[in-house]
Amino acid sequence: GVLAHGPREPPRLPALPLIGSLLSLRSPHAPHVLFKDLQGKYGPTYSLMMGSHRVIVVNQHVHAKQVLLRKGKIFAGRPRTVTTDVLTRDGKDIAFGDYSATWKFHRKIVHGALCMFGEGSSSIEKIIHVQAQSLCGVLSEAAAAGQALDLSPELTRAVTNVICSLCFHSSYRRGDPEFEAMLLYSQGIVDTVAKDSLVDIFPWLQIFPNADLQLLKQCVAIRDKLLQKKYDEHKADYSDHVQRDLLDALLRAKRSAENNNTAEITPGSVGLSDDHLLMTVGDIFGAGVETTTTVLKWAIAYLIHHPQVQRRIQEELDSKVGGDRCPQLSDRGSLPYLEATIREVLRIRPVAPLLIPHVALSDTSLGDFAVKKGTRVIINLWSLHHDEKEWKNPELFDPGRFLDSDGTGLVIPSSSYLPFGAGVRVCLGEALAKMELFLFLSWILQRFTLSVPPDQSLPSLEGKFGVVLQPARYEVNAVPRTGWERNRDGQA
Ligand code: HEM
Ligand code: PLO
Repeated sequence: GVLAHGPREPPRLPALPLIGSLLSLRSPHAPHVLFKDLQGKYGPTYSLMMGSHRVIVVNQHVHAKQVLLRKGKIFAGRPRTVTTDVLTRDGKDIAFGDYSATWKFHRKIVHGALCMFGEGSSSIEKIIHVQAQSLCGVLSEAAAAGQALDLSPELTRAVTNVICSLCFHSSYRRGDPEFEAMLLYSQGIVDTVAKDSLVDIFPWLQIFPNADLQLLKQCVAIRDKLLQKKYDEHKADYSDHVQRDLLDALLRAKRSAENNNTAEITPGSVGLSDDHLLMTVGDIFGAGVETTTTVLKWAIAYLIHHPQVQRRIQEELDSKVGGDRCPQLSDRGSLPYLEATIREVLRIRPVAPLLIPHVALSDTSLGDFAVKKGTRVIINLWSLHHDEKEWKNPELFDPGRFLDSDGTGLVIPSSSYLPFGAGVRVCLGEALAKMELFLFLSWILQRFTLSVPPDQSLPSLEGKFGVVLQPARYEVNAVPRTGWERNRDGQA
């Protein structure tokens, strides 16, 4: 109820009806859509109970920015849940780990290691070029054979090899059994982790047999074996003098903490245990693969639906890059329409439509609402990106929104746009992801025109909700553009 004095709590939903619709797999609406619709009745910020947990759902950008930026540190916590505890050995990673000295330290090491490969140095660009070249090779083979192709495994392998180079300085060939195993376990994890499943809301349900939890545990066991193998290999030939990849950077931090007993930082105090290192690499590897691949799949699905957008990107590529060389990161500034298209894909189908839940670390407030310590906060990015007050026809795919009036400069037309989150918990891979999206899409569209195979229907644009919002499987026809027919490909 409303108190006479002091701030009041956000409007509260009756617990059972919502939980009922959330949990029913037969519910016609995914949680982000349901949460958006509930605004009609309860306003943009409301609260509800999930099991015994108090949850606030934020559907509008002013409150979202308060949570992420103005009060970012207060809302920097993460909830512990049954499924994420299985994935991360009780939160010993970055994404699902609670706010702590250990978490800060790991974020800093990873950030530093990713910057080392960053825009300034050319090595990340070279790594992506090698993968883009190989990806285009597969496309032209399929084209020459007149075959339609499910791009998903090819895109996944390209993106996986980029992150594999960064984390482990290794890569996979087509058909590598370890890669095939990874595809399977990772999809199993995406399907079962952190999606408000029954066990996360009612943890006591773990005592009953639960098929999802079982699948998750099996997949995590396979992943952990793979990570452990990479870790053992690195420990065996580690040297203080060369830093080959992210795992070396983490190992170096661990060694220097161990050799430096007098300093305040000891392996114990900052959590540089083997478990912490493994879970951190597991995060970067998992995030590095699933997010970027998903965006590429959405981008291509939308390009197939909107051939005029595809044509305009190709015209831009033809005039700014031409056909005699491959696109480079330095072309980013001169290809605004491609950039605008990437921004629009990230708006219309956000990878993480509910981000990862945040937790209030102390009693606080949000706008006029009181918020108790321990309250979970879900930022509904889907609502922000589809807010009718902020976007004209939000369901319409229109890269032009992100261009200025003469169509040459990039703009962000609304504050209601946060594809990578913001603040203390902002995505660690934003720069890397943007480089990959730009290079892979520009390479593909320079050489091929993508369309739906004649006997098939257009890709579905309805996402499958999970820890990432994935498109359904679809096939494409890749037709080489003039000058990029097969005989020339070898020279590129
Ligand atoms: C967190 C988006 C790619 C690593 C996040 C969050 C979002 C996001 C929305 C949650 C922010 C929050 O909870 O407030 C994306 C998108 C990507 C992408 C749209 C691709 C286009 C990547 C890549 C990496 C990565 C390539 C790894 C190199 C992470 C990590 C976190 C995170 C480690 C957790 C940060 C923390 O909790 O402190 N990302 N991401 N992401 N992302 Fe990304
Ligand atoms: C993807 C499946 C992998 O096997 C494990 C994994 C690790 C980190 C997760 C990632 C999954 C999904 C996307 C996440 C990422 C951490 C940050 C990122 C949740 C589950 C986002 C978009 O927030």
